[in-house]
Amino acid sequence: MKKALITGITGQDGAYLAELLLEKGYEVHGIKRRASLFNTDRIDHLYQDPHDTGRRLILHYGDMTDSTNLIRIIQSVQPDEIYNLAAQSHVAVSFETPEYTANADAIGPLRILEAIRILGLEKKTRFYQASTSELYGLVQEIPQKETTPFYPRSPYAVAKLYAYWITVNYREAYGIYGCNGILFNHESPVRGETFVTRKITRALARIKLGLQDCLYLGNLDALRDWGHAKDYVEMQWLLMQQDQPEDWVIATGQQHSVRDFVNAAAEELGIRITWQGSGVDETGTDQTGAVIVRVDPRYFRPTEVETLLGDPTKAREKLGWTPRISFRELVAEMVREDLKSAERDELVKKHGYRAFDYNE
Ligand code: NDP
Ligand code: GDR
Repeated sequence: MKKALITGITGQDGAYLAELLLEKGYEVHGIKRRASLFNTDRIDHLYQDPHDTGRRLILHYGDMTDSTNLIRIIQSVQPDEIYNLAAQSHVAVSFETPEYTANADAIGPLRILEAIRILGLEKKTRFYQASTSELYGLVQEIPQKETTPFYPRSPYAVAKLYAYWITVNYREAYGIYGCNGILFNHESPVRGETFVTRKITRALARIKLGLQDCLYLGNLDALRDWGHAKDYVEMQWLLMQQDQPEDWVIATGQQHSVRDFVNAAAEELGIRITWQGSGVDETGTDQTGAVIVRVDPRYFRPTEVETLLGDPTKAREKLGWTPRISFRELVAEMVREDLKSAERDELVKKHGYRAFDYNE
């Protein structure tokens, strides 16, 4: 039985990847951080009681900033594959916590690669680095492919640039199977609530049910190449099964603006949008009943990535990969799931309890 170790197993991709690897018959080990509350919501459906013999999902406490912990876990698991998905993954937050972001996102992967060397696992353990389209930042070429020069535009992207190159370097220097998946934005119903897609689907569903007044966003004109996380984790696995380690762009090749995403979600919900509308009443709709979306400069970034569009030709031609889930299907699924949870909150509110209304 192959063993995989996933850092960031409690995140969006970690959850989808753990599910996929369990289906494929792997023994899956995951690293989770200690938190003051349970933080395993996304993988609770995969949970196996630690007292079950023969369980194939095993969680370890750990942190990307603690070398001793990473070495010990890798030594005891002896994984065939390590998927390094753990990161402080929010671009805007990286401007607030640049040093921590560098520690977790840049030095973290170095710690894992060094652990592989220290433990003499260079020939056994393959390493996947969650690289990102944010590396292209201020884009030098449209669309972006594996050979497009990088120009990172945030502490997050600069940290990920180090991680990208240290993976390449350890591959060349020590013969480690290390590969980078340069993944463009990918979303799902379990996307973190403060990324723009999920913020939109969650807010519009809540506005429709009267649980929230209006939606505040930052740059409405930003263009992204949005795919579905389920499609993209399949690629993470596939990239680790090749004869030679390489670096790959994973993207849909289609671009939409934040504004397009709002409109698509509104259509799914059967509501109309008015942008920064005048004549607002207390319910957050204008006189015609359209939902107000306002721009709040607090969501602007000190340096923005205006446009990203991937060219996944290499993955398509060499691996036969094309994403299965379309943009409209992605939006529809996210809206459907957020509407269900808004309905649950509505019920809670109806019975006199305060429904969770954090709105960042
Ligand atoms: P999430 O933010 O959903 O998940 C990040 C995971 O990393 C969580 O499990 C989080 O734990 C964990 N984590 C954060 N900091 C640490 C730390 N110091 N030590 C240990 N674990 C830590 O991200 P995604 O699932 O969306 O993304 C997965 C990876 O892919 C990330 O590295 C991201 O940067 C990268 N990426 C994502 C893209 C996307 O569009 N989703 C595109 C390209 C790259 P906790 O649950 O406790 O917070
Ligand atoms: P991104 O994702 O920065 O591309 O990073 P995010 O959804 O945060 O932003 C996308 C674009 O939308 C604009 N935007 C807003 N963003 C947020 N979060 N909140 C808002 O209110 C808002 N209004 C407009 C942003 O300015 C930006 O242009 C994601 C993360 O998953 C990274 O970890 C990953 O590496 C990249 O995708 C690829």
